[in-house]
Amino acid sequence: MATSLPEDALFLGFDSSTQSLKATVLDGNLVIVASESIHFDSELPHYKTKDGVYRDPSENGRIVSPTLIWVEALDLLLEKLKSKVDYKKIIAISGSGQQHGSVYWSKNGKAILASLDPLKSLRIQLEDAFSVKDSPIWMDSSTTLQCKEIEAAVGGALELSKLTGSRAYERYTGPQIRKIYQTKPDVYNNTERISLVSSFMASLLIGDYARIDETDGAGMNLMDIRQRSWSKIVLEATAPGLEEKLGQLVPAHAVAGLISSYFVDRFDFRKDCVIIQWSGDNPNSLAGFVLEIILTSKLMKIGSGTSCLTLNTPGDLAISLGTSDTVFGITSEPKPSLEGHVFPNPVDPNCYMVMLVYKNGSLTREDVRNRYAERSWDVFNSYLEKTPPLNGGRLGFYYKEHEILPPLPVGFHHYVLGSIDSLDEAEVSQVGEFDPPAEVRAIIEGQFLSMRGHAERFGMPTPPNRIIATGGASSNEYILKSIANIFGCPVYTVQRPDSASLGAALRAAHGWLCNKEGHFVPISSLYGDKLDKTSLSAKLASPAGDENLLSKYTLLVNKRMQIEKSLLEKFGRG
Ligand code: XUL
Repeated sequence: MATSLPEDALFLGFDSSTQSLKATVLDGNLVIVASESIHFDSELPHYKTKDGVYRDPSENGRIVSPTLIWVEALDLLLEKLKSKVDYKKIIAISGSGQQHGSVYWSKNGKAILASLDPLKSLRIQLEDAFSVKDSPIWMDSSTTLQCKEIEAAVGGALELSKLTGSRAYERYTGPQIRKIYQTKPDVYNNTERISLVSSFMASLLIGDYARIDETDGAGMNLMDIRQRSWSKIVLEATAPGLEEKLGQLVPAHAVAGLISSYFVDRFDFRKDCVIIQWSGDNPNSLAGFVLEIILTSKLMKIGSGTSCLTLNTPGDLAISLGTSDTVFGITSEPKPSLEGHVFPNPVDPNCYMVMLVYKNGSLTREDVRNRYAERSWDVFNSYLEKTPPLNGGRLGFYYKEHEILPPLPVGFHHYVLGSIDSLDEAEVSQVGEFDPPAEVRAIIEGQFLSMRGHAERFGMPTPPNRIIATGGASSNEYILKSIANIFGCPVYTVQRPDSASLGAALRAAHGWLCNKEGHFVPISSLYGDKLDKTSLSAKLASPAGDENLLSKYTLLVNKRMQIEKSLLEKFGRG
């Protein structure tokens, strides 16, 4: 059944990410009509962030962002976007937030939100709204102790994973909340509400505390993944009185509320514009990914699987290459394990999304570029072009930040295999630096060999039917070619690398439709009749690599996983 969106309506999607706030606007035919962004470091320099964050020199692994930067960016972005878009036509807004980051509202937070004056900026009015000024974010790795305590209290890491979809991770919100409770009990007690970045931004838009959606809620180590409600046992293991501070959970397609009068009066939005629940950045990208699967399936005239697009072979994977790199797909049968994450699917209540996350994404690629490729992407690409696949058996492990997968501390490690003709028997030796071109190939191959090794271990399809690549680095043809060679499948890219704000605009339209129908409708009904009109199609960027090369990469993945295991034995958190 194709249900239509009003032709002259617009849908706005935000992405509140680590380094910027972005917006994408879609029309009723799902054509992108405008986009805009605010880059935190350069456009809000008075916060003195570097890459949107503060790295605390006095506490190992503590990484936070000033909460007010997100507040100020919202006013600024709406001001900038105004010249491009008639806000009166926007009938629904949704958004994406970097996952896991948390905001702590002081006791007067709700009252401040409810009485925002359109003549004053949000920043000025929200200065006293928080009990914690700097929000812990996903890059933080300072809560190992709390992770261990929470896992122990629920019967171990695997038990926690079965219950909440993930073992305890330092960046997850539960361990972060526990740390605040343990180290600053007064601050914890003076906190009226705890929001995720996603529900926080939605709160600004509705002028009230927005609820946490079930998908982003699964990134907290607090939610029972099957019941989609807070898990009493984990709440108790985390901090007292927590349920009250979290509020209730709702599905991602639900309406959070109507837009607050602040935005109606200050920016001329319509009063009946609905705010659809915000969710995490990866879940929002997944919403766009679902669209791509349906579109490319129809264009290629192949089946798009069952109504729940599954990860069973043949399956599809998405790789997002941003500040963090992520690999994700969809499944109907979640099998949480000691690695990777399971979240409810934000656009299909019967399905789940599965995901792997790497902290050393674009900033680490940039670091290697700066060290070995004269700070230039052109030089970096020329090195990728002139070095052979398999890199002559050179393998690199680059952790500029404390890595999530595998959990290893900061450090670069270099290895050479004795032969690339008989890889399975090749001797491995640890060496110093490679020459600059080999360093460049080693980081790129290393990142995707690791993704393939862990994706296989997590039960993701091998080889995938296809990979859809998004994020900044997905515009680099040499990187895409390496992905196609290493995974042995074609790689597609989307029209816009900013998949999270696009996904959010699609979810705004989807949530609007569900609200209009009075019940959940499949997201496919959004574009059922718009295939010819929408500009959102995926294009083939690199065909699958050759079979012979693929079998060599298969052996190289195994070697890499063995070396990784030995690094973990030596440096892992235990
Ligand atoms: C996901 C994760 C990162 C952030 C980045 O678990 O930690 O991908 O969402 O914004």
